[in-house]
Amino acid sequence: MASRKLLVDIHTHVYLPRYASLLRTRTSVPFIRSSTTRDGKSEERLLILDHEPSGGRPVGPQYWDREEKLKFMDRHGIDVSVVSTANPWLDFLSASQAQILASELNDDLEQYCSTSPDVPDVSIKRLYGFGLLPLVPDITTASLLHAVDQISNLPHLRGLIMGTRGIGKGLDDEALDPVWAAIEKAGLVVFIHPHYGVDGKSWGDKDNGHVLPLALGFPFETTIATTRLILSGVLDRFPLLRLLLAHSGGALPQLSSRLASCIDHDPVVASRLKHDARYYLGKLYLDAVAYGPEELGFVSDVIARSKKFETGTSVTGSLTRSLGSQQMLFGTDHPFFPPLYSTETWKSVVENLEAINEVQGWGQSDKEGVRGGNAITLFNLTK
Ligand code: 5CU
Repeated sequence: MASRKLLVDIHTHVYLPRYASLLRTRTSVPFIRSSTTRDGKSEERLLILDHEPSGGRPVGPQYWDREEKLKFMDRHGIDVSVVSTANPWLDFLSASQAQILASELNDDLEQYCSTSPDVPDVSIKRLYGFGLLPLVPDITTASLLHAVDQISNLPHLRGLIMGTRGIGKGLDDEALDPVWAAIEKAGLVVFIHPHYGVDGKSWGDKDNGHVLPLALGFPFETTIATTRLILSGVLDRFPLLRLLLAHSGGALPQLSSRLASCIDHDPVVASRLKHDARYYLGKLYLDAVAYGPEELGFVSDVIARSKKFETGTSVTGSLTRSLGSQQMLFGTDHPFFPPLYSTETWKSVVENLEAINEVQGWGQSDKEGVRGGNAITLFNLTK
């Protein structure tokens, strides 16, 4: 195992070539279209969001080419990436299409990772992955369980990424219980990631580019989906589930005491859960894609505080943010958020690394944990 400390990126995406080819055949969202720029060059543009602002955005090999991922990693000193298909995954397909494509993309991602170089002097690969389930309406439970089984038998896939819609009714749908059970049993990490945002009418009429859907819509979507999952008792029924939330859990850390209070005062829900709502925050893993040291520090405080709500445990000593840091993991969101003007390193990456470095109250080993040690443990990246 590594004696030097590795930098591990757990929030980094790809549109595998097979998926990008599918997007090129489509004419409604999500799709990739070719166009000619004012200076006569041809370019491809990606349109994935509903009411996609600004005619989509330019895309190129950094979205699908593994060499580009490795070059990006080298440029930023990233040793290992745990790569996931970017949104909107298979959401727009029929059940039969989604089932076939999930299986093919899981095999493609295994190949992408297993044939990647080793980390120099360390016997692990540079690339690992999150697989996909065919989470679409009308899919059978058997198909979903088959996909969980496939992923758990592909050695370089260590988890799966999912959006917030489940099979159409969200992540609080009891129909998903057999799937949660299988995921929990297989020990796979579930990366919960947004795509739809919230009602676009909230954004008003002004052209603010992608700012409102990405800065607010994405994290609010994750906040709502995870809150519904908690309220439905999924984490009581499947206490060993390992959920990783994108964008540091959105607004959930900030709202968790309010959530607890609303539950306590609601006759429908007050006696439903086994624990105070804040306890469940301590069951979650959160990426450190928050761009500021104050936010990271705050989130780690909230995770640490959750230990107070473990029933039967009397917590002695101070609950430091150091404890909470153990459930936070570095991410880049590559290939999204490229710099507007060409630079050697990406501001979005450097800012997240600087934020980790500057959190008050995190010691050297906490920072090393967030940069990579926590990911090595969570994803068992020792082989
Ligand atoms: O910039 C974006 O649209 C995105 C996206 O779609 N997905 C993501 O993970 N990050 C940014």
